[in-house]
Order: sequence, then C-alpha cells, then structure tokens
Amino acid sequence: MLNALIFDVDGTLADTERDGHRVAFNAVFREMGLDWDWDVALYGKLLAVTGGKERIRYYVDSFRPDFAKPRDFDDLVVALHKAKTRHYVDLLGRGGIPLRSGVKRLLSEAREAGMRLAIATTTTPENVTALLGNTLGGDPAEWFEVIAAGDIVPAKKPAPDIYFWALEKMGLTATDCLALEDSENGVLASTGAKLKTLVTVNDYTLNHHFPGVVAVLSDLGEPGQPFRLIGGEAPGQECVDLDLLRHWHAAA
Ligand code: XBP
Ligand code: MG
Repeated sequence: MLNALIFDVDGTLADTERDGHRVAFNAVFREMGLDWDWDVALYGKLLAVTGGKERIRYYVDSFRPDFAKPRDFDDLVVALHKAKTRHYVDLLGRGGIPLRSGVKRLLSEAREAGMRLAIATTTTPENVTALLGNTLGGDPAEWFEVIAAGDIVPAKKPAPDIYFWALEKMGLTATDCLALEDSENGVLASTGAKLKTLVTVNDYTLNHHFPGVVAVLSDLGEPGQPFRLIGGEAPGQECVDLDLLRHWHAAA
C-alpha cells in the first residue's frame, strides 16, 4: 500500500543547480577574492559530490592543485558555505527558481488524498524552507511532515542514510513509500534504502544511469503538457498522478 511520497529537492522539486546553487557559489568566491569560477560544464562535474562543503573540498583537491590550503582550510570551507547559503536563500527570495512541471499539482493531489509527504535531501535545511516558502507559500510543515536535510546524517547521498532517517522519523518502512529523485547519487541513496523510485531528469542528469527504478521521465507533466517517457512504462498517461504512482508502486 502506498502511504507516503518522499521527495528529493534539488533537480526534482525544482531545477536549482545551474541557475541557483552554482550562481550562489560563484558570488561568494568573487566576494572572498578567490579566482574560483564554476562554469556550467565544470559544475556538472562537481555535482558528482553531494553537499556544498564537500563539493568545495572536492573542487580544491581535484581541480586546483595550485591552491595553497591555509591551516584553517576547514574553517574557510564552512565560512564560504554559510555565505553561499545566504546568497542562495536571497536568490530564491527574489523568485529565482520555480517548481518543476507537475510538482505543485502532484503535491496538492497527494495532500488532499491524505498521502503522507516527506523530503530527503542533501541540501541545507534553510534552502528547503526558502524554496518551499517562495514557491508553495506558507509553512513547509503544512506540506511535509518530515524534512530530512543536509548535515543531520553522517553520510550524504549516495549513502542511504537520509532516507533511513526520514523513514524512521515517519515510522514507516520502505515498502510503504515511493521516492522521487533526479540523479544517480539520489537513486543510489533511495534504492539503497530499498525504496521504489521514480526519476525525473534534468539537463545535468539526462545521461545518468538509473538501475532498478520504476520509470524515468522528463518531468511529472501537466495536463496538455505530457511528460516524455525515457525509461519504464506509463500506460497511456501524460502526467504523473496518484493513480500512476500507485500503479508503479504495486507493479515494481
Ligand atoms: C543536491 C546537493 C546539494 C546542493 C547544494 O541535493 O547535492 O549539495 O547541490 O546545496 P539533493 P548545499 O539533490 O539531495 O536535493 O550547498 O546546501 O549542500
Ligand atoms: Mg537531486
């Protein structure tokens, strides 16, 4: 029985990476006088590592052997990331990033049907509150009973920890739920926690591989603006609704 939907955030609820997080990172690097510039292509490579602090460390270690790490490098990373989060929250506040096609429609249908809703994301909690506040309006807790985000777990995606944390908080087992994700790291995390998973891709994840998911779509679709089916099956449907999710959950 499908009792709950667990949503990833970045790339799934909204296309936040290229024009959101990436822009905020670059703004901070400029502010701090660093000659670091993450263009669209380089950022796509850096997305292999989840978590903004971890991504900064990965960039320095793998792409900037010339950068002489100061003794307090870890403090610098934390400071850079805090400042980046401020920039990102401001950017969201300016209405920068809308929800993806079909997201608000599906969330509203699910909430009206009494389907339990949760978030499982690598991003910082303030980012989730800002995105949801600026798109759905009101308090995110009116929509999601659990928001599992960022550093609350020791290991970020692709580790399954964030999904286990959300399941535990909701008192649910994986078989009660279906996860919605956008990336290889996200699918490794959700399927690692034994959750059936639906994927909606974006420009950064179009060529990722998604073993073991129920279907891969271009997006959740809207009436008259059908999704494109990339993998799996979707009997004669043009947009993802609760019936289709229940069909996939039962069939998988
Ligand atoms: C995506 C991530 C995050 C964001 C940046 O998370 O990996 O790190 O890229 O946000 P998900 P922070 O797809 O799980 O939502 O800088 O706050 O980490
Ligand atoms: Mg994601």
